[in-house]
Amino acid sequence: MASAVSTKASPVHPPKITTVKALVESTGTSSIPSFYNFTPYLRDEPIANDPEDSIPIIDLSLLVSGTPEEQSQVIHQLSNACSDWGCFMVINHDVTESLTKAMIGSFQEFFDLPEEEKREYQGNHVMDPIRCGTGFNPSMDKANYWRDFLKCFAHPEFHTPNKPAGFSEIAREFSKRNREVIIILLKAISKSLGLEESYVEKAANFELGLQLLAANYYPACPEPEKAIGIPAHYDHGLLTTLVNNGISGLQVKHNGKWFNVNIPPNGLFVQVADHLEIPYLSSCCRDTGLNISLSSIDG
Ligand SMILES: O=C(O)CCC(=O)C(=O)O
Repeated sequence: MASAVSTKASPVHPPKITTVKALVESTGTSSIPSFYNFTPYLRDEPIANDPEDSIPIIDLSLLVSGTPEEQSQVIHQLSNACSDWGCFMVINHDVTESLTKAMIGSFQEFFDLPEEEKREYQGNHVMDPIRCGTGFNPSMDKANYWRDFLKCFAHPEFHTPNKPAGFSEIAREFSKRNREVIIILLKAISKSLGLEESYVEKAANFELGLQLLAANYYPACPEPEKAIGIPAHYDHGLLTTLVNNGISGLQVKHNGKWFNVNIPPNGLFVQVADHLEIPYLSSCCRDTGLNISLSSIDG
């Protein structure tokens, strides 16, 4: 009796590598596995190179303690930045350089933990208060992304991994300072729309809204022109503040071109996210990789 032989090709699954970091360290490879290959998407749109056309800069100290004329001038700049770019840089704020460095260092120590220790925080659901992982969702997406991440809810409840030592204290202070910046910006944004200063905070129920502290780690990629860290996307919520370790892979789309985001020393990059999209423009970003970035996403 003949037995039936299936002619169906078995699905090709990526090898079970937990993180991009582990992949790089285990193979020391000079080429990337094909399931990280994102090439067609990276070549599709032009990169801006006009030095005159640059991401607007907002001086927060003038919003807080400038003269009334200076304050209204900055509110006007903010309004233009939000409607024309959907993003801007913030300088002269109270998230100190040493705090940011300590936070980046602590996240780096987390990513350097042995794989089995990080796996404790793997999480399965987007609403898990602590979640580390890699890539994206291989069952939904055409390619895996060249990044590892750790995301923690910072407000209304504060959650962080209990290692490395000191992580929690630094994360609490870093989140608090970023939240203060966001509150100042939301008040100014309300005013820029001709509304009472606490309008957006109240309308968005900001006090009870979620603040997410997230770090993306992009290990050095042997073929950076083929992989992408995070593909083009819009952020959820109201505003995202973002810093990096000085190596920028982040790009923002403006008038059909991608702009490299070069954050000024101790500056913050702020993205208008989709809850503010009706009055303003939410910005489309992607990260081509090769850095470590921290974002605080509010709303
Ligand atoms: O890591 C970056 O540079 C970008 C992060 C980002 O856009 C995100 O996490 O939504």
